Amino acid sequence: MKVKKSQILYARATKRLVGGVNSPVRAFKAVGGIPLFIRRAHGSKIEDEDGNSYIDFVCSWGALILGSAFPRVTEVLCRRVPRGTAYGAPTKLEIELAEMIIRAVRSIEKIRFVNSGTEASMSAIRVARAFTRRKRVLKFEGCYHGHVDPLLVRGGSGMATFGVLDSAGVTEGTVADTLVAPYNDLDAVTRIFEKHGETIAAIIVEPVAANMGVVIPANGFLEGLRRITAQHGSLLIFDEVITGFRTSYGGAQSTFGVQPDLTCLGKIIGGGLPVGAYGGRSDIMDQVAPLGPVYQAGTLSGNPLAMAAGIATLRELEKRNFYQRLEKNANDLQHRLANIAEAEGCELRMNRVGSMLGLFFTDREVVDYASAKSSSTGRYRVFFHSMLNHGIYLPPSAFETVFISAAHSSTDIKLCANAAKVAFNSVVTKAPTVE
Ligand code: KE4
Repeated sequence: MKVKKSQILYARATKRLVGGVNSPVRAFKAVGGIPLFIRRAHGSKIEDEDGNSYIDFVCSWGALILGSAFPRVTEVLCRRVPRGTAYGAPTKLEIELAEMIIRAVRSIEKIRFVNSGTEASMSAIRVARAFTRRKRVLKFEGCYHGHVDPLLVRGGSGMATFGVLDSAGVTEGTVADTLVAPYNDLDAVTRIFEKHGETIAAIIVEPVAANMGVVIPANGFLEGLRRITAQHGSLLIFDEVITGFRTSYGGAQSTFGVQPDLTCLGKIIGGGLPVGAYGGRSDIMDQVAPLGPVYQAGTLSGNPLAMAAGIATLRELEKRNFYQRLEKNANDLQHRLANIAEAEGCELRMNRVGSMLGLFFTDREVVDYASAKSSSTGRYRVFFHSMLNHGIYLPPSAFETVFISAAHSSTDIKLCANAAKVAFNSVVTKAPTVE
C-alpha cells in the first residue's frame, strides 16, 4: 500500500503532537511502521489519506458496533448540531439514554454520564471508597481501566503493548492501596482478602478481559468475585467500557449472570462520540454530588450529541436478532482463521466472546496476563503488516481486541480469511521463532 501522505502527515504530527498521536496505542510502536492517517470511514471500511481502503476490525477500539457513519446515527447528529453542540445544562436526551441503559442493565438503578471510560472507572472507585469508608482496591494484572492513577499498575492495553508495568508520575502513595492479582486466579483473590479483606473497598474487573488480547473469565471466576466481595463487605465493580452492550444488550453481567454493585460504561453508549458512564445501586450512587459527599463533575458530561448518538445506537441494538447476526459472522471468522492457521502450520490460539476476538501466536491456552505475554509479538507484527498490506486493518498491538461490527458482511469475513492465508504463511516463513 502507498502511504506517502500518511508518512508526510506523521512527520508533521510528531512535531506538535506527542508521538504524533493523541493516544499511545495508535502510534504503531508495537508493530512498527507509521500510523495511517484516516480521512473517512463508512460501514466496515476505513480509508487513509492516500485513498487506501481497509476493512476495519478496530472499530474505534470497540465503540463502533454498528460500523462507521451508521445512517441513523448520522441523521440524529445532523439534526442536533444546528440546535447547539453543548448546553452545560440538563437535557431530555440524558434522561432517555439513562432510562434505556437502566432497562438494559438490571444492576444499574442510578447512573452518571462522564466523557470517557477513564472518568467512569476513576469515579467508580472513588464512590466505592467513600461508600465503604475503605481505601484499598483490587485489580487484575493485564486489565486496563483507563489512565486512572491508582489503576495504572500492571495494566493492559498500551501498557502491555509497551511492556510497561506502571506509569511514571504515579506516586508510590497513589498505588499503595492498589492490590493486584492474576486474572482468573480466585485462590490469589481469596488469599488477599483473608489478609486485607476488611480494608478493601472494591474489586474492579473487566468481566471479559479485552486489554491483554481477549481473556475469558474461567467458570466460576466472576461468581467467586461476587461471593468474596459480598462476604467481606467490599463492592464489585465491572468495568464494561468494552463489554457493555457488546457481548449482549445487557453486557457481560447479563451474558455471565453475575451482578456487580457498580458498572463502568463507555464506547458503544456514545455511538462513537466521547462518552463514559458509571452507575449501580442507588444507595451507592447517591453518595455522588450534588446528593452526597463524593465530588465528580464534567463540563461536557451528558452532552447532547453523544446522548443522541448513544440513543440512536442502542435503538439498533435492541432490534431482534442483532446479536445473533453478529455472533454468526464472528464465529465464521474464528473458524476460518483457525482452519487456515492450521493448514499453514501456524501456531495460533484464539479467545472469543461474541464479537470480541483475541489472536495469540502461541500454542498455550491464554487464560491470564502471563500466558498472554508468552505469545509471540514478533509473529503478530508480521501478521499485522501482511494483513494491512492486503486491506485488513487490525489493532496495532497483540494485546488488544479484534472487533466485528454489524457492518461487517460475510464478504468482509471471507476477504479477511483470504488475507490471513497469506499472512499466516508469512508468519511461518518470515517471523522470528524466538522473541
Ligand atoms: P477511555 O478513557 O479510553 O474512553 O476508556 C478507558 C478504558 C476503560 N476500561 C476499559 C476496559 C478500556 O478498554 C478502556 C480503553 N480501551 C482502550 C483500548 N483497549 C482505548 C484505546 C486507547 O487507549 O487509545
